[in-house]
Amino acid sequence: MAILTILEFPDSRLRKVAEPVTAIDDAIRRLADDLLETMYAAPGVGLAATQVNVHRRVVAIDVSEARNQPLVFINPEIEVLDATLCDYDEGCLSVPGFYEKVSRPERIRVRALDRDGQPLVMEPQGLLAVCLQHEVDHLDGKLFVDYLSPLKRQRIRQKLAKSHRATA
Ligand code: QAP
Ligand code: CO
Repeated sequence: MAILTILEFPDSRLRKVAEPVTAIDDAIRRLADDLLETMYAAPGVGLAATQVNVHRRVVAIDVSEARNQPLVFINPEIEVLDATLCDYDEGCLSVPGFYEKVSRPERIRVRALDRDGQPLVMEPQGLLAVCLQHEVDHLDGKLFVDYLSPLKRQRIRQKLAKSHRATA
């Protein structure tokens, strides 16, 4: 397993749309394990392959308190069950140091394959529902800052660009 480098906003590679996984082989299982290890090390609750510059539809999540419930979603598809929105203060390992309120559907169903290639269907709520939508957005080249006002997004972009210059 390996800890991978996480791309940071406004890196243009975060805008690439990830390709579906066609076969769950050793390379995909290794990617899933590396995503989990990188997420736990960060530490974070979710990480999408896009964030480590691998443009395949794979997501790792663990929203458990004890950090012992790793979830892997391959080719996840989200269906909105109810248009009612819910606000959550979101952050992102690719936007370090910033948390902002984002509104998303509260009730969703996700269909995916798990790490073993078995079909999985869940109707998550709360943080897991928020996190899944956030991570599937990454696979489509979308970031939580895209839901903010242009002014807020620009401020975050400038502050991160400045910190990237300082550590370059
Ligand atoms: C997505 O994000 C998420 O700014 C996962 O300095 C987050 O794990 C979905 C993190 C919140 C829903 C709610 C962020 C770590 C971790 C930071 C993360 C930071 C260090 C973010
Ligand atoms: Co994120």
